Order: sequence, then C-alpha cells, then structure tokens
Amino acid sequence: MDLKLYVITDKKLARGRNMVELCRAAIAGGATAIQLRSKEESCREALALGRELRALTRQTGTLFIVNDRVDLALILEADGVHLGQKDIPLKEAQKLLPPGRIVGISAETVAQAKAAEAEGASYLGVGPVFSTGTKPDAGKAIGLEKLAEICRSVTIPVVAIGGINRQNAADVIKCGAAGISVISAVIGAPDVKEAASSLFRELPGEGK
Ligand code: TZP
Ligand code: MG
Repeated sequence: MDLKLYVITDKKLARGRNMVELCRAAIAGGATAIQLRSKEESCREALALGRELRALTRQTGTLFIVNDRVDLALILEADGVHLGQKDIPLKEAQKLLPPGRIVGISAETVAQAKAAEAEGASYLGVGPVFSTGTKPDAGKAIGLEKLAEICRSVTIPVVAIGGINRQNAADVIKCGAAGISVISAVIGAPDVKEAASSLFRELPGEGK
C-alpha cells in the first residue's frame, strides 16, 4: 500500500480537462495512489470515469481508492474505499467488502484516529492540515503539531490532507505522515505531470 503521493480527482479543478488524462499525467509524475472523488458527477458519470481510472491504475500498478461509495468500489473492483466520519461506518463497509480491501478513514482528532485504528482501518486521512478552499465543509485547519500528535497516537499509516503543496510537503512528512494527499496542487495545476513530480521530489525515498 504505497500512499506516498495520493492524488484525488475533482471535476471543478480539472476545468474541463479530461480527468483520465490528468490522472495519467499525475501517475507519470509519481502519484502512487488515485482516489475517485465524485462530488459533482452523477452516479453513471462517476461509474464511467471509475472504469477508465481502474483500467489506468491496473496498467500502471497504482493504488485505486473510491471515496464515499462502497457500492462503486465493489462494482469497480477498487483496491479500497475512503470513508469520512459521516459516511458509511467502517464496520458496515467491512461487511460488504471482500476481505483484504483497503478501508481508509478520515480523522481530525486523536480520539477519531484511535477509534478508526481499533475498528480495523487500513490507513487514516488526517486533516485539513492547512486551510483549503477545495472542500468548503472541511473543518478548521489542524496544523502540523496536531498532525504529529495524531501520527504518534496510531501505528497505521497516516496520509495528511488539506492545503498541501511543494512548499509544505516536507514539513508534513516530518510530522510522521506516510504520505500526502492532494487535490488542487496536482489536479488544479496547469502542468499536472510537472506538479506531481515536483511534489514527489519533496518526499523522502527513491523514485521519480
Ligand atoms: N478533506 C480534507 S481537506 C480536503 C479533503 C478532501 C481537500 C484537499 O484539497 P487540497 O486542494 O489538496 O487542499
Ligand atoms: Mg466522504
């Protein structure tokens, strides 16, 4: 489960560009995981996009996660699903998914992080670390200290999210995060491949 550079789709930020091509460029730049997040699309549109993203992520050996929708994750044979605190509870998702599928949970507090770990979450999405315009209903930014505290409180991997860019990515990793999750810094960039690879270069380890 390589969560190092976890890129999330967003129709608005794509500004009319083809999402599959944007994800292909993100993967070419170093994205290790792609999440289908379809807040604007109809179910049928999300399904059609998901089929193409599943094919792309299979070809490239990239992790493929579906946000919110356990049904779409099952239909698409995604590697897993990502659920927020108000989405389908982890325990219910586990009943529906075949064994071994990844379930990521959003957490903003140590209590939420520990509860998700105890229930069997595969990883945590923690944030918003910094303020972000991408998710209007995201809570207040938690900051780097809280991120570090949450990372110390669990043993499962933490992916930091919210306002992460090439200027702050290395600081986020220093807090103990296994990876960064981004929308605008990659999908909103004019050159998606370049944006992904410049972010990737801020992260420790080998590769692109
Ligand atoms: N969850 C918490 S913040 C956020 C989500 C989906 C949005 C992240 O987008 P960006 O553009 O990388 O700040
Ligand atoms: Mg959700």
